[in-house]
Amino acid sequence: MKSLGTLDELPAEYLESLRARNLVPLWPSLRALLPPDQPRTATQVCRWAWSDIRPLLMRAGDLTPMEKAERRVLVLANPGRGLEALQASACIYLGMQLVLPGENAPNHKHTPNAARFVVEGTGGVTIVGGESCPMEPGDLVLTPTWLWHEHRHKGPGPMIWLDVLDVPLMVAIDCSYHIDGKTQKPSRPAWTYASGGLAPVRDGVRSTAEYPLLRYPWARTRAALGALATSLPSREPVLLAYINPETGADCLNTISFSVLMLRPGEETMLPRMSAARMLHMVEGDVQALIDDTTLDLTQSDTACAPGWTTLKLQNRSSKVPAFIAMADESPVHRKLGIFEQR
Ligand code: GTQ
Repeated sequence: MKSLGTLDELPAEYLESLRARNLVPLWPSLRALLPPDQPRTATQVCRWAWSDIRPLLMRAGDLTPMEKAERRVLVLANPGRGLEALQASACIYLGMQLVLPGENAPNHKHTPNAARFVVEGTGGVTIVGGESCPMEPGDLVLTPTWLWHEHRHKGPGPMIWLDVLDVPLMVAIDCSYHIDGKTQKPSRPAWTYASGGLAPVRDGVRSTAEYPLLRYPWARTRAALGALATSLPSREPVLLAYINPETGADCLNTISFSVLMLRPGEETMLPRMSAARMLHMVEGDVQALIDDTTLDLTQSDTACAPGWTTLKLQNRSSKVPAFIAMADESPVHRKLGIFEQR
């Protein structure tokens, strides 16, 4: 590849007259802007241990009342992107949120899409567009763009969940903002999707809601993974995608959610792709090899595999399965026509 002219080859007086007019020569920066073969990713391989997060989050509960926080969250920030940027990757934000018994996180809506994997607690609900979504460990609950949402907790212990949002994407395109709302009147789901391949019909029609399913209960997801495992050849990965049950599309517009079951002792290689991927341990003990970094992951740990990295996962138990929830940026890449697997 040809080497290009550098800044220091140009007269200082010329550079100064460019700068004074908000002009910049491209060629000294061209290779950094458009590197050869594949992008340079600022996102780093990273792990956030539950055993570190939990005590620090509980301290936030002592230090900061809900009225002073609105959302009591510790952000899982990727050091490669700068901690202040509050980014796990280019498009994904991760945060661990705490709601204590009796607390409410007030109603609002915003441009970013959000989803939560419940980590701990029972008796909490997120009310999304008026629909009351109970929160049990392992559940995935969606709060898509512009749907009103608030969190309430009447149960005994703390409620803790992992928030996954596309905030960095919204910030990058100057579109991140929120609107406060009034407390919603909660209702039960109007449509119930209890089984794959079966869609409810009411008055002769199917749901026309943009987001027909907001809650994916863990008990059902786990049972579906177990059933899939018994029907697949033993070498084939047991992987389910969280989808919109009416359209088959990714459950959110910008982030794809899926869950992988590793049989006892199983090792698998996920396809190398352009999009960054977050891993969150629902159950079990796994060793992740991301390029040449080895991470031991145990229940409720979270990790980031940047785009273009190779990813090998191994169940460290020879007795019980492991379950890994995943969130990745592939819908953004696909919509932009830049998604790659190689
Ligand atoms: O629960 O609505 O982690 O608005 C960041 C922003 C959670 C939420 C976050 C939010 C929320």
